[in-house]
Amino acid sequence: MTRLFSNLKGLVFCLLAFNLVLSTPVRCQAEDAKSFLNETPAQRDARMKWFREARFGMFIHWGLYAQAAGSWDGKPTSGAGEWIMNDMQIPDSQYAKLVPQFNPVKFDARQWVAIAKNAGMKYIVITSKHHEGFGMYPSALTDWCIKSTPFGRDPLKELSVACREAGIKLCFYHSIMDWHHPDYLPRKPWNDLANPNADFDRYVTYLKGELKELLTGYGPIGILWFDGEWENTWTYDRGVDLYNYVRGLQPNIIVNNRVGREVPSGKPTIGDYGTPEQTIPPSGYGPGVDWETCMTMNDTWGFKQQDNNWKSPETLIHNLVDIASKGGNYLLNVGPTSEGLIPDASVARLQVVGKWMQMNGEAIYDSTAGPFKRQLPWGRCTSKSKGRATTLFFHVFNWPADGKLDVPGLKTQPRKVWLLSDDGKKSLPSTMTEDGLRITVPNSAPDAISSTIVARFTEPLDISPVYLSQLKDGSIYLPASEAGLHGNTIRYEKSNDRDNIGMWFNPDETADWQFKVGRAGRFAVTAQIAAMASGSFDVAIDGQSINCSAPVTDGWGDFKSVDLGTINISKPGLITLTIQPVKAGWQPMNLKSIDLKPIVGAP
Ligand code: FHN
Repeated sequence: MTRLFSNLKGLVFCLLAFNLVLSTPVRCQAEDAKSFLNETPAQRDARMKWFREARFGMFIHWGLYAQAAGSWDGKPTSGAGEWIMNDMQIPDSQYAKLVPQFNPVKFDARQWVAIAKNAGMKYIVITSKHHEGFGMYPSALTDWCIKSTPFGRDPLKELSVACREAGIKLCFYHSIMDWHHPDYLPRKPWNDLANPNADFDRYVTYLKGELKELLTGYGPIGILWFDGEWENTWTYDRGVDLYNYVRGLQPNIIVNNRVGREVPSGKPTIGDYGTPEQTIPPSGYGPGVDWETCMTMNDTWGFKQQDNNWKSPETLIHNLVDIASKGGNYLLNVGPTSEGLIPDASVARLQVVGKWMQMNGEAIYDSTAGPFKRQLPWGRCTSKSKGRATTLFFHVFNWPADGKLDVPGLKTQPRKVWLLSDDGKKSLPSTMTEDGLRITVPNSAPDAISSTIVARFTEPLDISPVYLSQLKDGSIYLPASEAGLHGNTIRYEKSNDRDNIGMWFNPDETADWQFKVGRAGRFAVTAQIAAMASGSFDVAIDGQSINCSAPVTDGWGDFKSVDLGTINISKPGLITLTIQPVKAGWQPMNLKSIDLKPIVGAP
């Protein structure tokens, strides 16, 4: 039941609270615990439409931690910049000395928004409050916010105006976990303002008050990006309540999946989309499942003077394409300085990405996952469909030296094929081979990082499955990126220094590969494994099973080659190899690959 305003005064106050023309109905008071969990698919699709079209956003981690800039009392922190209070166990009373220092006089909301827009980003998610509990807007509920600094302005208000002018969606990241608030539980041992009578329910009321300020004072907000939901005081039910509260304030807002905890069996999931962090899943999650990979540009979210481990523009563009090809969004982070500047290294990279997006954005925006189950050998594919017509965008990272681009498994002849960079849309010749479509391409790639070829089809696509197959020397290489992963926590981890199956905590979760064998025989099986303790697992293939033990290595990234024994593949055909943890004795391990080498002359 919607609580209507009891008198005109209340309604007038609420409308005057906005200094923005609103395009989205915003209620000044939350619905009375109305449930928003049962919207129709059409309602959900309408609400998620802009998110699915956007595909690319800017994450901004900006808070008091920027003033610390990754060091405290002259010592560098080992962790992320925004975790310095925790990682260096800084008492609140000490951390508070940053407040009178924080004065980002070089902050220019229009400049930040222009950097995002010119990079091709369609939305900005900025920390209204990170775990430090410090409000980056002048809250009426606490002095632990930006109004207590010499800055004296409201950066979120200035951003809301600049975003609206530029047609960029403004979104807020808001941490449930609050290291400062006297009622938040569990208290941090290093917090010297601890309140012996802390009352978590009182904290939740405060949290809702913050959200009401943010969702009634800054115009239509695209996403409420919750985080810090993992401590034991936060529950599924609290997540449901907070989800409904936020949607009650802005019914069209999108809320990420970190609003809640593990979903009890039989209960509806909460949160509108998944948020893999610092990793790109091996494949998408199927039609209608929305997700967004959030990723740093170096190794820290909040500014850290000493972190110069920047990803290359090539990596950033390949990540964007890879994510879009699997139906996801890329939320790429910047960590502004205490002066209010986005680091030059971030700006330079975003300029390269923006130039690429100017030419190729059509293949990213409003695209959906490509139709191929397996990774294409030379790059990725995004797709757009309209009625019976389908347009495929082939993103070619590795341009074929012989001028032949093969699309394995694609059995439908396109109506037309051309280079997206070719205004004249000069057709590229294409033929069918026994393996699929072959496109004849120019000798040189239009773009050194990723070139886009467009193929327009007017018939439904016929795509036959393409399997890993035996190499010319008879060996079979099964990489993590090609594994089928079965379970909720096991995942494919891909980053600068990772390309492995990880988070394999649950012994009920398995990994498997399907591959074609032309030459049967006996094979030696080896694996590349990293583990902190030796766990037991079975390798099952062609009716056989080998029991194996993982080695103990010097870290999750320290992979060692392990002989797992031999197996016999009795006849050619499609084979499945499964890695199944042995429950008793299972220890998490990271797996980079499995190799099968033929044993020459074996009986
Ligand atoms: O602890 C935070 C971290 O500081 C950062 O905000 C990331 C971004 O998604 N989220 C949490 C770690 O998962």
